[in-house]
Amino acid sequence: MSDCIFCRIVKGEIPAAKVYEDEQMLAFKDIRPIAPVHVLVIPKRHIESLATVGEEDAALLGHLFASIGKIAAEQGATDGFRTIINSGRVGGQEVYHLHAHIIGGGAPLPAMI
Ligand code: DGP
Repeated sequence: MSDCIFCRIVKGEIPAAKVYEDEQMLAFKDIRPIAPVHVLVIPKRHIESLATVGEEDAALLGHLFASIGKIAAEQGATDGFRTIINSGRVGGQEVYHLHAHIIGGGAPLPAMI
């Protein structure tokens, strides 16, 4: 999608502090970090949100999730981290290109639920 900010980061049209990349996915630092480690992990292929994920996305998202622990550890979140996926208006999604936040590297986070 040409007007999607994360697709533009994938294409290199907008700079980002990339921390991991392969043919299927990209991880880069969040522009508004809320913790010492705050990385966004995205599929390169545009998927709008978790609400629109289908069976055809299973292998891609399996690969993405299998990479999160290693990325978190490499970024310094060695003592645990939180993974958040905001979906849709009620979920507080700001950018409509599926992404998982990796948040950690600091003090223990307050319980959310
Ligand atoms: P959300 O859609 O609410 O799960 O969060 C979107 C996140 O994306 C938010 O924490 C800020 C981040 N963000 C928005 N625009 C950019 C950008 O251009 N570059 C980077 N690195 N992060 C961005």
